[in-house]
Amino acid sequence: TRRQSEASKIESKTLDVLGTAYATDDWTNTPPAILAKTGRNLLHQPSHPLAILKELIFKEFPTFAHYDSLSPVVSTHQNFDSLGFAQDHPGRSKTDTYYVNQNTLLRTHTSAHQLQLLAAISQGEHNVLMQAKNNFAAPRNERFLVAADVYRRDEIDASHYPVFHQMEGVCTFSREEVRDKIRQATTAERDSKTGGACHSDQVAQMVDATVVGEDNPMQSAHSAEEVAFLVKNMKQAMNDMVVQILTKAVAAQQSSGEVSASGSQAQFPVRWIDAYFPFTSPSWEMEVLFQGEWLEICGCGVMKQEILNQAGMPDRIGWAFGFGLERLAMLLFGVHDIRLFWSSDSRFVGQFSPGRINSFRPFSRHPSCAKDVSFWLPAESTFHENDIMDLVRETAGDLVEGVKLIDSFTHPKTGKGSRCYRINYCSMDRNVTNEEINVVQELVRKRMVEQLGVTLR
Ligand code: FA5
Ligand code: MG
Repeated sequence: TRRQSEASKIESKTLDVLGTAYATDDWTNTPPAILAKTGRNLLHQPSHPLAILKELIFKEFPTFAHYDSLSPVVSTHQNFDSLGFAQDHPGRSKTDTYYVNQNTLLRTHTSAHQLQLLAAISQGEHNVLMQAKNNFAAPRNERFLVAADVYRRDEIDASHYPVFHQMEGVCTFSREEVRDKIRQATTAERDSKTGGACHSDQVAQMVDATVVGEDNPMQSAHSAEEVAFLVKNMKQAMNDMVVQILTKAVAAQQSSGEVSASGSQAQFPVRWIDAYFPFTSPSWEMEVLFQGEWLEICGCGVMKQEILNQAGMPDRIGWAFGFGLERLAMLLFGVHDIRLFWSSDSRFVGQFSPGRINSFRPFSRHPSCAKDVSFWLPAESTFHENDIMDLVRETAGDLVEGVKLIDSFTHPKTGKGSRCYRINYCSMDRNVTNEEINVVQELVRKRMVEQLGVTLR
């Protein structure tokens, strides 16, 4: 047995991701089921709804370069340091991120490629750029979109999955270009509104409308006019894209008879919520009202000037956004459960075709089955909820529909913490028997004891 355990140690010294072997260390925490997702390439299957959406967004930005083949394996520098994440930012922790090893991880967002691409552009490294590029003839390289799979240790429910897709948008301008545009806009405004008389406070108004207070400051490297221009330009571009796409979704629902005639005037109110990202300032989250609910679909803001300076573009300023593709695709195609995007059931995949938006017709929903597990936390607790999420997912795969904390208390005498989680099991494709679920649940309980050191109650 000693030789066996030595052999398994040697075996596990590297981790294979997309054909490359990476040395492992005590940061390595990427489980096999997650690794398996790195090869699925949903964005490259032309009739997959996420790929259809990717193409739709690409089309809305015809002058941008489009990238969709960048490897998900990135350095901690790319994912965090290059974007100004503090050393103690919670996103860096093992509980939130899938590490390959201490310096290498599965990207948690498409922003990980901002600096790398901007630097390659400013240094004219065409080979680097071409390998991952989708539209070779794009006129503007200093404006680009990146579509990719991203990985996060996260909760499990109908709208969260540990692997999802994002669309990054980066748009930069030379400061000279912005100066000219501001001058043109001010002149046009003056001519149309006042027949010649100049309103000295016009620019100031434009700034007031867009730049927010202390909690969401502009950067000292930018003038108020520059920020006003960037923010207006960004919000307009994002708004136009979302409205174009949602209008297509409603048309599709109408043609399949799902929306009443009154729905034809459907509007998609959008609101901007102040946000914080280490790599933009000011920053917002964009929410869209869809079927009565405000849904967060992206983050955005004025790019931190340090990133452009670092990339060798100190004379340029810019904005950036990051959309969650699943959130939009769920609206667009009427897909109610995020897990469905990973289904290879022909009743799902067979409903879509390249370039076409249509409403998904759900196939019969199979009954779900809830199982609770209660336990005492280990004494010196390094316990994190995401460990439960991962453990359940590794054990039950896509049979798990959701995991929810339903009870939590601390014993008044012993000071021990107790938790109760409810695990909802439900298959997307078939009926599962109670016996089958019991076997899985037993395994979950056993592994919780072994791997998390909890005491079952
Ligand atoms: C980011 O990832 C930033 N990189 C976005 C950004 C880019 C900001 C450029 C500024 C400039 P956030 O963690 O909020 O931000 O995720 C962005 C979007 O991804 C969310 O709005 C949401 O639509 C989607 N998203 C986040 N977590 C999940 C998840 N677990 N499952 C599905 N979609 C998710
Ligand atoms: Mg967010």
